[in-house]
Amino acid sequence: MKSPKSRVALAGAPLVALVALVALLAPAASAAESSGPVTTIEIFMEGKKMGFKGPSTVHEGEELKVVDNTMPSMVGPHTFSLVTKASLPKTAQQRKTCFTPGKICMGIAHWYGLKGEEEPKNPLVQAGGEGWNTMGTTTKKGDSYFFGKKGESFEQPVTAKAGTTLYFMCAVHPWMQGKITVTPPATQ
Ligand SMILES: [Cu+2]
Repeated sequence: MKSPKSRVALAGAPLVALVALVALLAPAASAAESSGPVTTIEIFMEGKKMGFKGPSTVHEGEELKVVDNTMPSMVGPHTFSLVTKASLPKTAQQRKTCFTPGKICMGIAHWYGLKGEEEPKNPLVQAGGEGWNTMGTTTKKGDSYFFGKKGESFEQPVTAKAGTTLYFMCAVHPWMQGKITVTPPATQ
């Protein structure tokens, strides 16, 4: 689509129709990005089981996409929030009290500037510069995206250095947790 001829070709009806068709078939795909490989983490629901599903590694510099395939009307919204390993709720008690002062779920709400269980105006918290690179704590912002709409997806590059393991969780459902290890940049 970025060939020198594209400006001229855009005047042609068939290409316009094709672009329209592609847009129709892939509403979640971003036209500006996704030129390279994309690693995808899915927020899934199977029966009563809900969680994150994705590969265990991603290349440094690669696009990491998170897509919500659950029904917000049934299970509520989700967040994909990078948190330090130590911040992950580990016990049933920790998960139960996650949305209380000093705990990580409320901490993530604070990253958004929220006081309680409200929906953020801006779904993205961008800590530590562009891309997925910063795991937060109850007192320090990490990267996070809030999924409030059905079928919503978000992607940005992994800017954490190779060798890092990124831990993540959902602030709404604290048992939803996962990790992905960053490997050296893919060679062309
Ligand atoms: Cu969730």
